[in-house]
Amino acid sequence: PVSVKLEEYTPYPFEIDQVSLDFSLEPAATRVKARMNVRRTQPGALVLDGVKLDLNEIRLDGKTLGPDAYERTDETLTIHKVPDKFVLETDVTINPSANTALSGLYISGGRFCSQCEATGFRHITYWPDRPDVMSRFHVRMDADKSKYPILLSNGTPGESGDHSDGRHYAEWDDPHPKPSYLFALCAGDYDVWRDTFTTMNGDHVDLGVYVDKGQAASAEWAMESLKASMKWDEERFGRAYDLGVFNIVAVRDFNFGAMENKGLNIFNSAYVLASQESATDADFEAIESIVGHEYFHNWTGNRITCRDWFQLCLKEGLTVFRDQEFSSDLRSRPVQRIKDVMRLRARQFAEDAGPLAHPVRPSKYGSIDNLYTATVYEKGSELIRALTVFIGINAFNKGMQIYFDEYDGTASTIEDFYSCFEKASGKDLSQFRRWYAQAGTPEVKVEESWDAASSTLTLTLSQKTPATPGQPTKEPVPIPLRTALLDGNGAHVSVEGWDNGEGVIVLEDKKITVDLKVTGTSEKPLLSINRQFSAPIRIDRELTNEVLLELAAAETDPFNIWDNFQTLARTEVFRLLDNPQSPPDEALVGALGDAVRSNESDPAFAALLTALPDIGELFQHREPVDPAGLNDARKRLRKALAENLKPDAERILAKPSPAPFKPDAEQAGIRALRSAMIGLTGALDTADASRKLKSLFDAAPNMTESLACLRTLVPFQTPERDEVIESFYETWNENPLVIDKWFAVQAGQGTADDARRLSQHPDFDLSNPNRVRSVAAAFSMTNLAAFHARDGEGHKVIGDIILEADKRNPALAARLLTSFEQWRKLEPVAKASAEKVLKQLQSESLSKNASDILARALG
Ligand code: B3K
Ligand code: ZN
Repeated sequence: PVSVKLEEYTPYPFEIDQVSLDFSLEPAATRVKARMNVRRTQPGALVLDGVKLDLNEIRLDGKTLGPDAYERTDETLTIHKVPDKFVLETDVTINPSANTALSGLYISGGRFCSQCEATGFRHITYWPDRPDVMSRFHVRMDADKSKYPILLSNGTPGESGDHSDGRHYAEWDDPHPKPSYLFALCAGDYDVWRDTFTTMNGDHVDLGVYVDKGQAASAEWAMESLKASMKWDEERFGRAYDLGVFNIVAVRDFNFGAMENKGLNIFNSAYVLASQESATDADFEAIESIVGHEYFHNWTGNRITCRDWFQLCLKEGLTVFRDQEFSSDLRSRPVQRIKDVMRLRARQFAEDAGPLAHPVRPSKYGSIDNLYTATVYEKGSELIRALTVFIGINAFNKGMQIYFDEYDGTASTIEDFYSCFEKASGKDLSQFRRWYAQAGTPEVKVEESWDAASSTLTLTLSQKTPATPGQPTKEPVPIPLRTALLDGNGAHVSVEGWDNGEGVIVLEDKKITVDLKVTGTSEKPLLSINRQFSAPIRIDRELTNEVLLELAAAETDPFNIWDNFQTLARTEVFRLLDNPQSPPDEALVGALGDAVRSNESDPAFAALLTALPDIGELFQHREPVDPAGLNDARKRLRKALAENLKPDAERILAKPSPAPFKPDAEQAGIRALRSAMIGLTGALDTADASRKLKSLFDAAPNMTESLACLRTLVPFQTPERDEVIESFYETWNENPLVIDKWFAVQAGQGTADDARRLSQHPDFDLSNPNRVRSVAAAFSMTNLAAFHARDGEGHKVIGDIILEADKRNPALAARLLTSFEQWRKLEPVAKASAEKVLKQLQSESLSKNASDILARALG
């Protein structure tokens, strides 16, 4: 397989300051004419990208070119002789209705929509489809007015009008130069939820959220989220919106969450539509954060874009950091932090520990679509967060302003970005940048010794990063560790040189020792380290359960309270796995139950405390691993916790759910704890519990709780389970987003047979990525015990779906394939079955995207 390399970057030899695109929209034959002003900036050939384009004509400075004047391959158009400055016109025909890969211009729900990142634009017209070629786009489109009354593109609307033949036209003009991956076009019949926003500069902005007919009211939350995002970016980063129009369009068929096209964001409808009856709190929260994320790209991504795709984390890691900060400010910071770290550990740590591991800024790739990973996004964000700790928040804020000032309007690199923080902090950040070049999660060993005579706690900290594919040895990276010393009552102990009882220790080398001189006590203090998860690492610390419990009781950092219990629970699950006859540790269960009870006034946090580490997380701590065995051990611990919390669950669930419904963090927290209690009720696994869950389901006043009941009932073998599955379907079968959930909870809790049955259900639809994911990703990525079951059926079901999906939608298939990334860690029987399915897939003629993942997974 050929790969693209960072070191081979060369600038494009031409500049195209302006392009006019003319679309005549027809589903099966859309005519696209492009007119570009081209100017040579250095020696080199004029090569344009273009895939599956029917070429009608090429004109250079008004003259039609004969076939000798250019050369075409499946992916490029090269024009042999060009002057230094010229106007190039191309005329092509494309077939959006045949576009099942959903990259380029395609049809969803009878409407036109586009997706150009990373390389979709080349499916629309000939163009240097790379992020460092930025141009001002003028768009004109015409279409049948009755079918496509609304015509949208980037920027602000210009002229529009009717033709005599039932067609109409509209023009859009985007004054901000942009790369082709930010181009967007939507055409169809929509309902719109409108609003306005006035920027801090006093500029008026018209906002619109375009959705399916009859759904306008379900766009209200997305609109509220948009306005909150616009305000937040002004207040937090001084960034105002820069056009008179901002539109969001919701589409049902979409390969990922959403896309930040300039002035015209296109969203997976799952992250736009929310009504109080049909959406969960998790949906409201996800909409808020994704609307924020795409909006924040306007500055970090669009105004300042990436020079090449190796720099993807420049926009993605930074924008994830920005959306996480936004959610922290709007909701609860500690709860947000815990959720973000859960996601990081489940997805990114796993990726970083397997065959698909790659640096946050890779130096080569086989297929660009496969680079939109947890590492680029999630670890990319963690590195920015660690930077804020490493140089301090003031220097960070200053550096961001330098970045906005100096790099506005450019296609930049990670080096450019870091130069701003070097200026702001006066620090050399070349060591810190190693984080971007090295894959793998660093492991930090923490050892402490207490000298009572001098009241000094000596810490010995050492780091090592495991080898990853292509990187056998690793350099140390600077690891900023927020640290505090606590006494047994949870008071901060004063340490020389620290303010407010907290300091930052930076582990810059392979190994360091630090003396912390304590004042005011001669008792050995408790060490609280990596507070708020200040660095994305694993901590290796040998603590007995007694000390961990003592620490959990004294902790003042909510993240670490939660994390201490996670460590305790993880150790206990492994102990139970190795001792099948042993009952769960009463002291631990009691402490966890007490922690939940004593945090009931912060219900969102209490809910997180009830969540034991999931199998995906436990998976990473043992090799070879038997997910089914882990699942049983975990269930035993969970049952003991459920017994401990039974009276509390009954008391909490006897209260009414908050009314009237509001999707805010406060009510969501209460519902999160109620849902956790619903889950624990199910962990009791009795006939009584099944009846109780059915009555809770029947009375559930919102989707969050009815879904929690459904999810909890799926593993039961009782009449109530079947009744609830059926009644949920009957109630919601007109609402595809809710039916996606119905599929997902069954695939996420059921067996391979269930997954197979769901994939054969009449409502299963291979052409709809949400529906495919609701079965295949829910099963293979969240239900590891069933997916990796020894009979191999789980692997087969997913292999079959991937094979079918790949024929239409390679990006989707490649993403699903990553669920096999841990296969080498499995116990021998499941490992053999995973290998067999992967090899079988490899013998088929798969897409380039899928082959890239397969080759690395098997490599
Ligand atoms: N930038 C897009 C992701 C595009 C994925 C292309 N394969 C959405 C986002 O991260 O905001
Ligand atoms: Zn993004």
